[in-house]
Amino acid sequence: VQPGVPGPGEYGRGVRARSNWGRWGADDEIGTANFITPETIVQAARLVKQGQVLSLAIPLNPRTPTDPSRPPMQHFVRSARLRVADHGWPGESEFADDWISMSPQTGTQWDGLCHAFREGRIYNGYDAGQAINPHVGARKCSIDRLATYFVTRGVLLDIAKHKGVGNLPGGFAVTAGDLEGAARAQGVEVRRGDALLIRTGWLAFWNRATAKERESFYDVAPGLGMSAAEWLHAREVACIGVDNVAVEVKPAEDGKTMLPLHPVLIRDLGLTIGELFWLEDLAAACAAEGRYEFLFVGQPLRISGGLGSPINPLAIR
Ligand code: UVW
Repeated sequence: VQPGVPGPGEYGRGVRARSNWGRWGADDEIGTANFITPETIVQAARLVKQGQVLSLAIPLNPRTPTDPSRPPMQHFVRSARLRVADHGWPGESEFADDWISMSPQTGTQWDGLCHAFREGRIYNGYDAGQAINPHVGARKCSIDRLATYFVTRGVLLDIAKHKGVGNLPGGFAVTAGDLEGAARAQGVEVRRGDALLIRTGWLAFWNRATAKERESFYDVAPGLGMSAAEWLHAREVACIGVDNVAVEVKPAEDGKTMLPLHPVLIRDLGLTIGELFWLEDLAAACAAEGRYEFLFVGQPLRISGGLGSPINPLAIR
């Protein structure tokens, strides 16, 4: 497999139209972030009308959801006072300190373009074995390549509201038709370079769920179905953020495979995807004003060789 040629897999073969390999050159590492231009940013800044800033992140603490394959976040706080005098330094100044241990893919996060692959190839055809090194991390498509990206026009599509429910039920696959229908109902157009946020209501449901319901939080969730990939590709969005644990529907539509959409979006399209976005406050603000576009700001941390990053994305209205 050469860069510029889709991989030979189920999703690579016969779907040339659904691949961005080679689109921005054989050495590209940022995928659909290329859709964001200086003009996009200038126009997006004009969407700020009220000076209202909404955080789209969930709180980060040892109870924050992350895939069960990862250890939960740990937060250590040095409660004993740190006194400069203890270091033999002059003065009365005292300090507190803390440090954390966590997967960068905990809570509200970007999945980097090196996070998901198939048949040994990551986005743009790079060999996964060479691109991802256990000592230095990602040599290609690492999350820090995106450090200055994702300042752009944000659009919220509230699929739960469009369907007339507080939250979509577990296993509900959001289709291209649902995305198109919600955009039409909201009177908003999804454009090239947008950060598209898709509300299922699932995180809000989880907040009020019983302990029994929470047991299946990682296995059963509403999310994007396969047809959504075609639609996102055609709209040329720069990134997406969804208020569920894995962006895509669980279980998968075919009833057999696990996370089949991850490689389609991340590997084939080079689309940076965001999980566990908090969209309730934004949805309420957009509905109250009848305006579903805003300035979106969502930089990853500059983790050298990182495969993903926690973020505190902002919607500025
Ligand atoms: C896994 O990596 C398993 O999941 P996600 O990208 O949804 O965090």
